[in-house]
Amino acid sequence: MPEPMTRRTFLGAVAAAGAATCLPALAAPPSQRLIVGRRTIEVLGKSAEVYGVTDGNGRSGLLLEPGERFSVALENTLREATTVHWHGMTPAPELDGIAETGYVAPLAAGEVRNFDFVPRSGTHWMHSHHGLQEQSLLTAPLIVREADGLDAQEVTLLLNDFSFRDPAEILAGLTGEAGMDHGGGGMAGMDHGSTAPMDHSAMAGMDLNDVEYDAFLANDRTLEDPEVIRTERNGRVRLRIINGASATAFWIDLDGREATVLAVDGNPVQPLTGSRFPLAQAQRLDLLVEVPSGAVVPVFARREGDVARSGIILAAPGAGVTKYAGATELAEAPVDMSLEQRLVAAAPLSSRPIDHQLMVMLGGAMTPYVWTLNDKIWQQRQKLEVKSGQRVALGFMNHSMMAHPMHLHGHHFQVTEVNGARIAGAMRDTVLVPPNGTVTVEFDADNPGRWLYHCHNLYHMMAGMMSELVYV
Ligand SMILES: [Cu+2]
Repeated sequence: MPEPMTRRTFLGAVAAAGAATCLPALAAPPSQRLIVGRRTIEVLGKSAEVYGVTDGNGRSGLLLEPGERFSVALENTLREATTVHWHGMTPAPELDGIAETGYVAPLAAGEVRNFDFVPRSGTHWMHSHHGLQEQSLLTAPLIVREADGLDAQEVTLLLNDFSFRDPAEILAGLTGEAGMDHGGGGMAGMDHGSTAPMDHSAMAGMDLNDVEYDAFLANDRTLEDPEVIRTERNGRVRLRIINGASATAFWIDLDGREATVLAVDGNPVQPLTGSRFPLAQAQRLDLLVEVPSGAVVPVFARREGDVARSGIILAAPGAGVTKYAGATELAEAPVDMSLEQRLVAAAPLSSRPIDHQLMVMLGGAMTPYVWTLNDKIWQQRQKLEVKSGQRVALGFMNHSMMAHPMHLHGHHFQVTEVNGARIAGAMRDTVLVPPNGTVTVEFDADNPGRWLYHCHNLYHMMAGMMSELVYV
């Protein structure tokens, strides 16, 4: 397997050559630095040690201008290994920032590794693909500005779910592998569902939230102490929302105000207006929000099937900001396909016949806590095979009672069918497949290699729901 140039192998190569004169023949040094490290945040008045990815200036994640290359030296300052996946980017497979397909090893403690490729424009993100680090907030924005001439203030909103518990303990509680310290065996049901009052009849036949969280964060803050962003430029805001939560889908709720959808998963769509938008794990949503003079527009992220909400506040200069409660009276509905069915790609796939059809069945249940693709867990996976140059139709059939946000690495696909209805839907990299529902996506096999595809509920992925798509 080709191995990317790390600082260690780089120095090794220099030493082996025995002369520094070989330096100019190597690639230019990376122009950006990203540091994986620990940080302390305050949640509900308590301090919490979490992970993070910051640039050379201490800002979370990376912001690139139009035409700028993704040229990054990634440094792991943790005392453990990590990987950072560039979610939404489509580089060669060895630069995908994952280790599961065997191209590269995880980034060891103290290691620096270089990444260099042409990025895709739009709202993307980066997150650990190693163990349960994503739950410890090893997530950050990865924004590549569009050359679309839109004159608007840029605001990024990264959503997370948060627990003071060790993520390993959460997973053990779900899989029933907990020790004696978890009330005698760690029942999977212990964490199932919310303790909040909700209308169970509306949720009948569906499983929503596997994990009980302590808080839901919007740019690391709760709604009790939210980020307040003062608007500029006549109040036009390009709001880039990233659902970086490990196991939570949200409704984005603008408190009755209308906004225009500009893009999903970094891909422009035909403009569409609304005031409530479902957002599954790993998905992104770009909204154009107008904040009139004197107005305040809360951007709520309401957890599906629960009363909990998070959010940020957009406020015109001088406008008085009131407090918003972190919980609502009524539980939010499950996220659904209402937005997906209305979206139309602004730059769809070219029109051509399908060369190859694939079908994946999504299965699993809460007890035992095992989630499968075509009845197999990761360790027993059956790889999907494609050939370079094919137009591929990939159908997802969900036989479980829970929705699964399915992500394919290395590609963006077009959503072409939802529950049997044909659509000219959005280009995406992550699509929600509703319980007992079907979704078909189509893509061009134009990035040869071995690629992960998986459910982006972290606990489902850890409990088996991941496999590979390979070019043969
Ligand atoms: Cu899932």
